[in-house]
Amino acid sequence: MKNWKRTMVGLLSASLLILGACSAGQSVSGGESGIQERTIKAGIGLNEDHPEGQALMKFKEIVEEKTDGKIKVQTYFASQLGDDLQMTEALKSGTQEVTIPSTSPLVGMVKEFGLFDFPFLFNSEEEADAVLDGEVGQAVLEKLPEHNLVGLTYWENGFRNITNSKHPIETAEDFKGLKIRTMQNEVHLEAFQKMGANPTPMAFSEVFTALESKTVDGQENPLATIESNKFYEVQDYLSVTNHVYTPFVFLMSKTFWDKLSDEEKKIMKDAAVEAGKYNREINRKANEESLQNLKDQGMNVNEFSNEEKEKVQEQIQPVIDKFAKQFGEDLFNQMTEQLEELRQ
Ligand code: KDG
Repeated sequence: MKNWKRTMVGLLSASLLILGACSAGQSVSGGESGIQERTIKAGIGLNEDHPEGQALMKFKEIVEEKTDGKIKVQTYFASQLGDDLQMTEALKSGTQEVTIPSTSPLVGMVKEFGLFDFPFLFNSEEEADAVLDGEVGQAVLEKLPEHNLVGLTYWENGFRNITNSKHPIETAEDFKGLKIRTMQNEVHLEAFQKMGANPTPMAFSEVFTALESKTVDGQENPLATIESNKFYEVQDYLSVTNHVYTPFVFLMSKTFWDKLSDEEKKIMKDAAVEAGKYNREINRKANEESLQNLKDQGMNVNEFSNEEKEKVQEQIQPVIDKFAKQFGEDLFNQMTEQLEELRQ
């Protein structure tokens, strides 16, 4: 075959290969532009009526609108696809595309997430926003790709409060002997132990049944979750402790992310951030409304005083000192310096 003919045949087969790859929904070598037909399976542990569920619906709306329906987001709520850890594993193996777990159960994988688990670290949601959206939050997200995950942004789970079926928690002593479900997180586990409680880590999907069957006496979660998951049906006492803030992290499977063109990546990132703003806004409103709704449901509600908080802070300080060293003292110091600056 003459040289020019060989070149033509070569070029033709290369174009056919590219066309084939595109029609199969695969972009060529990551691709710089263009939107392919794709389906995203996105699952969370909470209900659709929860601010996290509502924000996931917002993410779906934005992505489907910006891609003219070429990229579809299928939503799954209430741990239908598994709990936070199982869904994160599914992202790592590439069988699910999106999940938005609490950062707390992920500490076994990325230890730096544990820096956000220290009780009484943040005084307000705005402080949490500044740290998570700033250099510290970004530095932690950068640890994710080595686990085949991409962290697009942080959403808000929020400040946690304690419910139980035994008695109101008014003083630091009232934690003694209470069997409290915690997230699967060693900071929470050791902090509650120091407070004299008997913490029992378990996945969120098992909590209602554990409370109902009295396997545990209580649990701790933001008010919107206590309402959305109807924990008031099986818990009499709510103590407004705001003892720790929990972020959500918007995770995407890296296997999926790497197939996206730059244009598609931008749509995903922008949609996750925009839906995240919406999540924070409605979550803060929901928490206020839920307090009243939980009282209306007959819960016995009390505030945990600042004086008692200080006693708890003293009890758990050794836990914070231990884990700050373990999780990364440089990042911990950077975070506390940023918080001090914000408080001036
Ligand atoms: O979708 C997120 C939930 O699965 C979970 O993270 C909620 O805070 C939570 C908990 O207590 O497990």
